Amino acid sequence: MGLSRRTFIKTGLAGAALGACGALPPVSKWLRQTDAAADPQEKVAYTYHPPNCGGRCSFKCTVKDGKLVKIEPNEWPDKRHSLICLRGLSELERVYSPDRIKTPLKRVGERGEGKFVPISWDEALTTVANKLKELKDKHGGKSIYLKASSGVEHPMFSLATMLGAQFTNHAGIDIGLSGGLHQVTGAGLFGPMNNEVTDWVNAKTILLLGNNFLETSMTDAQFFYDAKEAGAKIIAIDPAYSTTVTRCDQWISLRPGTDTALIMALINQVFANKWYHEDYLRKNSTAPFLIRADDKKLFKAGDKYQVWDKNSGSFQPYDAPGIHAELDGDFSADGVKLQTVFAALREHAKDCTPAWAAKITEVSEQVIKDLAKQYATAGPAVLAWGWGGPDKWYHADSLGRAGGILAALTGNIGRVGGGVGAANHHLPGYFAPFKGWPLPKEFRPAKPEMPATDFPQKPNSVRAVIIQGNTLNQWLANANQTAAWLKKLDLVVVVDIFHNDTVKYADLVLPTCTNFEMEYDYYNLQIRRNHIMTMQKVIDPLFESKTDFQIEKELAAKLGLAQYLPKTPGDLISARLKDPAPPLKGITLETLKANRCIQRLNAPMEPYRGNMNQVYNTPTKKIQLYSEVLLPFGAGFPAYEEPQEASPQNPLFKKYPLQFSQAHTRYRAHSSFSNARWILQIIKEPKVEMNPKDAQKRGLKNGDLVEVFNDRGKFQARYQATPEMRPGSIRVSEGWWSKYFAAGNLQNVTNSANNPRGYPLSHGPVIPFNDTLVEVKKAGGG
Ligand SMILES: Nc1nc2c(c(=O)[nH]1)N[C@H]1C(S)=C(S)[C@@H](COP(=O)(O)OP(=O)(O)OC[C@H]3O[C@@H](n4cnc5c(=O)[nH]c(N)nc54)[C@H](O)[C@@H]3O)O[C@H]1N2
Ligand SMILES: Nc1nc2c(c(=O)[nH]1)N[C@H]1C(S)=C(S)[C@@H](COP(=O)(O)OP(=O)(O)OC[C@H]3O[C@@H](n4cnc5c(=O)[nH]c(N)nc54)[C@H](O)[C@@H]3O)O[C@H]1N2
Ligand code: SF4
Ligand SMILES: [Mo]
Repeated sequence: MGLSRRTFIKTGLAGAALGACGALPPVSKWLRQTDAAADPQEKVAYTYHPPNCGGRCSFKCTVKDGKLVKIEPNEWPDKRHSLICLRGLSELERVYSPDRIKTPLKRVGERGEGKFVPISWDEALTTVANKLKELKDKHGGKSIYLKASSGVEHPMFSLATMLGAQFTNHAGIDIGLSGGLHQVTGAGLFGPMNNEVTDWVNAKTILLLGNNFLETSMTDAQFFYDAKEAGAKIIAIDPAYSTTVTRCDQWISLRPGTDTALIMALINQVFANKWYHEDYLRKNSTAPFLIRADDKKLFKAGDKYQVWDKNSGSFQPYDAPGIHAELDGDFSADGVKLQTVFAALREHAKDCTPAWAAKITEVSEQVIKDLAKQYATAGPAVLAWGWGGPDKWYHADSLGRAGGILAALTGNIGRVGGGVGAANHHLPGYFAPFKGWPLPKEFRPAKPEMPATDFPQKPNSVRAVIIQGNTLNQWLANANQTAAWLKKLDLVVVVDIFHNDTVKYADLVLPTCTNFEMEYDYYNLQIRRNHIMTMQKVIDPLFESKTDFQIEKELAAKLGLAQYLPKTPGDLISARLKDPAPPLKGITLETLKANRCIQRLNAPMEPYRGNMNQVYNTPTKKIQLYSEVLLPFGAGFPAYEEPQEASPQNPLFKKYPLQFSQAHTRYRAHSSFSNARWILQIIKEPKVEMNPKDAQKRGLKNGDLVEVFNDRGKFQARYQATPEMRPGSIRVSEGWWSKYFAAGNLQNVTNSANNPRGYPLSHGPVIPFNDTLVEVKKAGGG
């Protein structure tokens, strides 16, 4: 296709993108400015970018002769958000990539071998529909499992509901810290849980805990710098010297997986120095609640939690009006000793001294003391963690809880310039719920019988999986375990745009469209950065691809169910905006069309701030410092535990002494853009990043082909000398397709163990991708 002459790119990336790349025409051709905008043959359309970097930028697209020739940022009502990045610009090439799945495919070799022949849409859909019907009739709807990747804007939930199938959304990803914090504040996993990043200008301290913000929330970078200019001290706690660390005021490098010890030491210091906010805790938290010495449960009378009321000198329900709840002290009732949660927490944290934490975290005692003082006494403080680093550890829930408790003790929740939790993706912000598509009541999805991450590991009813995206390789650790599970299934269907790693496992592959292509005029809704947007058709579906909406509809037709689905995506949009919540009032498909597909929500202009009313989504409506849910695991309070796998105390450490971390990178959104040829000119293959000290011990030279291995599996890629890595840890950025590795895939070695303590949490156990031990050696033929 004729991309070369007419393609326009904002030339900011030109210098960076230059470089030799065998099969491609020289970049200088692509980067020539177009005269396109003046051409009357051209059409302009607006869409948003769905890949899960979290940004959801809105694009103004120019089409000429049916081809996408130019992408620019659309103008947002709040102009600070009118942005685009290298990945967005690279769509001009990627949309037309040779890796596109062009027709439906049928497997001809063994499952996993990746051998396919093209078939017609009719054959593909009839085969899938017949098999699904057969499975449903014989084994019930629960034998079918549907899972969509994170950038998929139209998961086929309606079809799955009509089939009575199982589906889940979160499936082990990004839920480690949030699952823990949810115990404390009731904050949802991905909804507003922290203050909006635009509020950071009001903070005195910003702790970025395992958060490579400038690389993983690129569209919010300006707000990081605003906060810095306003005088906030920004401190990164990260084992590695990351992109973000380079712009922070302080870098604290700790042993990976030991953050809970660090936070427990900060809690210890808050108690030791009486830096806690007494009145705030009394009013807003369960600090005055009473723990029974006998069964460790909270003391109740009838079904009401009790506190000791100083005014009346008696036990009173915690929410009784006019009481002054005692924060500290020991009491007794009916011969049972009682202690306030506050006092018990102080005791619990007594031994978590900076000296103790220094031994575990390898951060000096003085640095820990100074950090505690800065966080607790300098004024409003933000604790903003990422989802990729400390989240993806076996014991991550304890860190989420400890972080919530630290923020609560210092009055930093529901405070201007404060906040705790995830901050990436601009998810703390104004949102509004969309209505679902109304299906008749007789249609119900099956209750998920276990977290999806257990499907490859435990007996279950699933016999067919329908996958939209790269889920099987991206969402499940320990790829050899995944492959063994898939071999046992009756049917694997994969719907994707590109030939990614999941596709190779499929029996049937269905080609879908990018966000630029569709059969209809408008498609989908999305809320991000306080704005609502929709997608306008930019070009016709390429090759034989169809949108997921269309595929769902045609599959439903084969099953005699199409009449229950919306006729067009426009109908679905209108249904989703019916009886709107206040932020959506007055917003319709028509108003979106009239406003270049983007409108600001009806929300206050000031930054979103979580829990300003001090009402929490917990059973007591208060911040819960103590968890009865986790008592059966001996975890009423969070405590530091050594990592499950990546610990020197693990006997496996002798054999596999390196911790394996998989950071997220600006060059991709997970596996998306692995094949973006413009980006491949800058970074053309995965690199095993290792500190030269570790490499020397193994006799490795920069550029050597190495094998990374453990008992689960292995992969090969080139070693890149990276002094930014902490000795003892190696890193390969997550998401690379297998074809870019010299052999295997990084997912072959990652840890898939589920922590039993994760099951009662809001979204189950997190996949401990980073809690992985490996060894590295020079590969043959390197
Ligand atoms: N460009 C781009 N942006 C993205 C994404 C993408 O793929 N590409 N993905 C998006 C998604 S879905 C997610 S979940 C987020 C992830 O966003 P982040 O959480 O910011 O991403 P990561 O790079 O995985 O991890 C952040 C940092 O944690 C550090 N780290 C690793 N282990 C530990 C540890 O034990 N303790 C501490 N304190 N730090 C540790 C790493 O060195 C890294 O610098 O990014 C989002 N944004
Ligand atoms: N080892 C390791 N693995 C990880 C992580 C890690 O840190 N380490 N991080 C994890 C995290 S935080 C996340 S969020 C996940 C993300 O993993 P995924 O959610 O799987 O995200 P992507 O890899 O970007 O895959 C998106 C896929 O959907 C396809 N796609 C895009 N648009 C559409 C569409 O409209 N319809 C259909 N049917 N397909 C479409 C794309 O081509 C691509 O194959 O990865 C996780 N995996
Ligand atoms: S990849 Fe993310 S930051 Fe880049 S243009 Fe797309 S949505 Fe925006
Ligand atoms: Mo994620």
